[in-house]
Amino acid sequence: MSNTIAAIATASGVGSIAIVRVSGTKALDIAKKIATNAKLEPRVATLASLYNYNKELIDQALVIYFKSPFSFTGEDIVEFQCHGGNIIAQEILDTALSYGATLAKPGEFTQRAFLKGKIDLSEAEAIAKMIETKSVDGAKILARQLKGELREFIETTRDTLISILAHSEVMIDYAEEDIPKNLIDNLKETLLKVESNLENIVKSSIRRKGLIEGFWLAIIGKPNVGKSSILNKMLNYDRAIVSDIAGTTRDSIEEQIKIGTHLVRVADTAGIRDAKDYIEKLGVERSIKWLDESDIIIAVFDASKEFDKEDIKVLELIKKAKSSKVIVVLNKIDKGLNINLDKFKDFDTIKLSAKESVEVLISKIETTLDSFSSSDELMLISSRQIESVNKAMFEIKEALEPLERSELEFFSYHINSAIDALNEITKPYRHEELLDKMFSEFCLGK
Ligand SMILES: Nc1nc2c(ncn2[C@@H]2O[C@H](COP(=O)(O)OP(=O)(O)OP(=O)(O)O)[C@@H](O)[C@H]2O)c(=O)[nH]1
Ligand SMILES: [Mg+2]
Repeated sequence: MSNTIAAIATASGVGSIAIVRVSGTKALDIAKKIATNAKLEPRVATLASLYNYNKELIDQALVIYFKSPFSFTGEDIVEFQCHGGNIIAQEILDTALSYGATLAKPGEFTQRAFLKGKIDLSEAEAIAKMIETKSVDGAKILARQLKGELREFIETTRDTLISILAHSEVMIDYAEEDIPKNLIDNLKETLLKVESNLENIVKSSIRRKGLIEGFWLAIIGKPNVGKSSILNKMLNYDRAIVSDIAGTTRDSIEEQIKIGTHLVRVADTAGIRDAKDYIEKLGVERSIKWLDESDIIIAVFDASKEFDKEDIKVLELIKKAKSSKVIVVLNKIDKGLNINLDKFKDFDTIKLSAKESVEVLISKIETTLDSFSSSDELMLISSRQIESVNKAMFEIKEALEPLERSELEFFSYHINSAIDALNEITKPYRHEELLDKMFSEFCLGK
């Protein structure tokens, strides 16, 4: 931990500036050797001539010194803001390495910030996701998390659980049969409130996951209803083959589009029916998988024809789908309306003709995605965080029974386990492996 690390913090490629970061006890010494004549004051940007190991001039650049503990990692940090491109930053890095720094591993700066207590794990995760987020709304949520929103929520919830434990201790002084009923009822009520709060957060986090990672939307339906025509119209070019032969699309076709402020990945799928051959069967299996794996399903039916057996199958599938939202599209409306509308009364339904325009569908998708993002509710941003909250909810549920029976030891065992599960989100001190794995997923120089 005491070694000094260095890395290029900016993306490689052509750009106006690049940043090399050095962190650790030797950072200032190394910087003084590279920026030979510069006087480096903490938090002052100093224009300096930089020299390589052979004392050859390599750039004129800004050097900023952050004195420990007032830096991102809590250690001495020096940042070189040099001219961009791939060569100069690499030369500065190589020079720092030859003066005794070691090359930082991905995420090592952030890992040090965490280990020095500068940030907690939820904040570190927010930093990692911020770099990859796919939407402005996603960035806003992450900025809130970086500011400590999730940490504060976890602390409050943990305090509530600790106070429940403290109150339950009071009951030890009573003989089992004398424990006042209202004491148990009050504890139970508070616990149920905590649990339902956690459950809401998990649900809304899953629904809004796409704000950070991009949303998945799948177009499904029986063959020949116009799924590929809808995809092409959404993309504004003929991406998928369209024909009046049922079974034209045999494998999922995936494309990205921007709808409003959202990045949406659209999958056009093979028409669902009793497949005629092995390859088609594989395609249909994939289509069915999308029903649970996308955020929005566009279920397409042919409005001009009567409802048939294959439509029934699709309707049954969308009723069971685990996706957050299903939008029914009744296509080919230009050929008349003969389908039985009653069948779709449980769904948001749009009538259109993919031959003409899919604008109504696009605005429906946009408002649906906006509604996912509009809530101010707290969001868990990784499956790791969701797993921990699920574990806490499980332990809270397990605690209820022993509470009813006044079995205080079991009760406090489960509440303590719930507290541990919540701690995992912010301060999992005991899990070095987890930390190594998590930080290794960061990019270099972060
Ligand atoms: N009249 C009319 N024809 C349409 C409309 N949308 C699609 N079609 C036609 O319907 C036929 C099937 O369209 P596709 O887009 O290939 O249908 P699909 O659902 O992708 O079919 P599979 O890939 O076989 O599952 C083509 O001949 C299209 O031109 C529409 O809105 N109106
Ligand atoms: Mg198709």
